[in-house]
Amino acid sequence: MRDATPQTIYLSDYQPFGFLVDEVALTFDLDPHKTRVKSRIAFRRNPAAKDAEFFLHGEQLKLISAQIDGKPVAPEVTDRGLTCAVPDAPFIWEAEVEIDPKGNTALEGLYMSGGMYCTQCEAEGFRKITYYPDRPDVMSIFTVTINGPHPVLLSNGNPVAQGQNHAEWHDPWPKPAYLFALVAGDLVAHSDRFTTMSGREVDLNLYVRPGDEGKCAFGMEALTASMKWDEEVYGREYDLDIFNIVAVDDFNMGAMENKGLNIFNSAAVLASPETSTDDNFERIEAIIAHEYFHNWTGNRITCRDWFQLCLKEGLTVYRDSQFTSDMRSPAVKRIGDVIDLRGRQFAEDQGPLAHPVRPESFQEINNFYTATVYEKGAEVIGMLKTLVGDDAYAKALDLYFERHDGDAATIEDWLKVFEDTTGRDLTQFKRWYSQAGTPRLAVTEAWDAGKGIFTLTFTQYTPPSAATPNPEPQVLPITVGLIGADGAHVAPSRVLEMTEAEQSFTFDGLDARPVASVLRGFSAPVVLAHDLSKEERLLLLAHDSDPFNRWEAGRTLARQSLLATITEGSAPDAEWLAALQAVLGDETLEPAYRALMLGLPSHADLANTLYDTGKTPDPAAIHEAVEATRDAMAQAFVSTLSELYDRHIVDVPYQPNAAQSGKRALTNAALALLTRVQGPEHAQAQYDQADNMTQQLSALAALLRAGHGDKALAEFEEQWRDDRLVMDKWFGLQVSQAAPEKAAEVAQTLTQHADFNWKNPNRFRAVFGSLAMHHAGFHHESGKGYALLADWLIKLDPVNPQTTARMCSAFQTWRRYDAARQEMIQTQLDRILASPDLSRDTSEMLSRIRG
Ligand code: 0A1
Ligand code: ZN
Repeated sequence: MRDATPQTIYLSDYQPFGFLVDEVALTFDLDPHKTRVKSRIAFRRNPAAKDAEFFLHGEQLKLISAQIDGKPVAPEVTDRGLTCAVPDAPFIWEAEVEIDPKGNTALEGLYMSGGMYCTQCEAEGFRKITYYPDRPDVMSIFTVTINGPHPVLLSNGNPVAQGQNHAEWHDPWPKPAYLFALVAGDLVAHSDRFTTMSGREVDLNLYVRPGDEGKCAFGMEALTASMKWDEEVYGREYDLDIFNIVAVDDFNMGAMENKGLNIFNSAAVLASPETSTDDNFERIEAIIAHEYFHNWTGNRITCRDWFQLCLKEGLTVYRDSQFTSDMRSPAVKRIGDVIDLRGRQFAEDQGPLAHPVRPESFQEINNFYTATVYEKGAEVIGMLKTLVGDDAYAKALDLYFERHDGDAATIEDWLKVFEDTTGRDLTQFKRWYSQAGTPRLAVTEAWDAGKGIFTLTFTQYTPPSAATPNPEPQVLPITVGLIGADGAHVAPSRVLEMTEAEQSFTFDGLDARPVASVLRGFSAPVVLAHDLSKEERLLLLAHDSDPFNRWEAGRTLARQSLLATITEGSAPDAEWLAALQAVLGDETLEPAYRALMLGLPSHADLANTLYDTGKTPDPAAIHEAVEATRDAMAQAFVSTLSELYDRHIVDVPYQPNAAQSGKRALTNAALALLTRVQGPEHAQAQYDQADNMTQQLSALAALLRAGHGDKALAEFEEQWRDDRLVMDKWFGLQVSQAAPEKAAEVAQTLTQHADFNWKNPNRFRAVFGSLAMHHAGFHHESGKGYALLADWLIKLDPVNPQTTARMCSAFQTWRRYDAARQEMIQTQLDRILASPDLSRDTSEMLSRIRG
């Protein structure tokens, strides 16, 4: 849909819809280009909004007929919807429309993927299926009839009739249209059963394309584990007789929580040891859990309007992270989440796309499925839990489910259950939902040796942004522990509650000056400036009992070493390397944790740190410093790494569990470094012997980086050419492992490959997502990376605006770089913006980025 004058929608303009919808009956007669959709909708006036006009959303629909109470009507139709004169009394609206699923390349509404029909209605896709009040606060009971020559015909709720080329579904739970789903095709099911805590028997099916049956078992196990966990931890039980998941190849996002019929990007559900890495398994487990948990946090309690998106997303991300912590390692999960938060959310919050967790305006809601809404939204819930305590959190959640079941709720409703449970006033805390920007938290120390009092003084400051020109102090839970010179605890963890711009906290009764471990567990999503000495950081790296801060001490030392290499050409810090080596060899620490310790801050992290301290980052210099540091690590640790490799190599049959995957993470991190000093033989041997994708892919990555990957790359293609998901890895890896000066060229060459199906979002992202993530390659001084990405965004936009718009965020950090790069990027941004008929999605993103 092209839009000449984009409209801005404001939270403050919210008005309830003028009508209530008692029931909806839909009949689909499926046809690739001419699907007919009949709707029969029972409307009555909404007493809370009596005078509002009767407006139904509808886009790209061919209206065949419309009737009210059985009599034909002639509504006024625009490209956004229709209005019609309606009776004062309750009435039945009936319409028939024609739509073109096969021509729908935007993958929103009803579309076709690999010969099957499927839908994606969140946020505003239902209006491409039929005329309807397509807004989350209009909830209704749906009955769906599907006619079509396909063995599998699915919709939401429970099946009421199944026949030859015909099926009827009834969903007893009122829901907004964005949770509607339909699937039809020649699919096979992997099935199981689950008995809920009150004894309801639930049929579980994972539907896939024939040939993918062998990749279902893990997803199904993750589903039953999620169902059990939600009963045990949140007391939430499933509420239908059947739960279906369908895997589709063409999907803009990860997955979608449609009531009783979750639709998944096949990359987010299909898994087997031979084709999926350990990281894939962990991500799939988390996404299955996420979508399942939405059944309560999103579906039973939904959002009043799209500004409240974080109500369901922040809470559901928080819940899925708790689940992963319980299933795997809490420390490793927390560190991974913080790496991700800093990489994606901090970049967003500190650049031109900054917006509050609950935005106050938008043009295209699809552009607000962001790291801020999801990940910062989850952090805010974590802080709330830290502040009120675990028991009060559990009580507040019980009250939330009891009070708001069946509601389309708001952030005010959410905070009120915490206020009512705890008696706290959350007025100031609410700023976490309304203010954009990452707070900077600085801490200084004072030691009164005579009195044995140690004082920490904090100041907080949030840089102003267009979204929040005058930020005010926020409530920060700061978890602090104190450590003695011998590494033992002198004061256990305590949560300091900071509310002022500047605030001091004292610790008394101390014999000697302690070392402060501040912001343990990353208790608030802030940028911390704590001027510790190197000795103090080394002490924390060796002894902090908080695993997050122990890792953080190592990361800060690594960052400082890298920055010195970048700006002064210094050699990597020997003391840090020695301390790191001691941690690596500590067999009391989990292998997965030690693998994280071997990681370095990303190029983008270093660029941001330089920019933050008033320096202009040079991507090439950053790349060289990281390479030199990795070489130094490899040389310094060679014997430890060989030992670790031999000790932890997994030689029992593959299991995707945390213990095994941690060992593989460690041995593969070791292999990557060892290849630098020992050459490619070791990696080649692992490649040749690998019986699982984790081992195969890491060996291939090490070979490619060493410049010895050509043979393996060709073999890999030969072996996996028929597996779409593995081939995405093949495409992506070549770009991500390319030398900086080659990255754009490699990406360009891959676009000529016969299997480069650019209309498939996974394949497009494999190449261009990898290019955008390759910091030194994308920002290479030639500007080729910028131009190539722009060429392809221009090409993709008319086909798939949503994926195009999301990929534009590759340019969001452009103001950090030197004048020459800024000019090249600006040229590309302007070139995309000048494309005729640019989508609303992409033009909103680019105008915000460009400023
Ligand atoms: N609600 C889903 C994610 C999702 C959002 C938007 C989509 O299309 C614009 C598709 C999926 C989730 O959080 O998993
Ligand atoms: Zn979600």
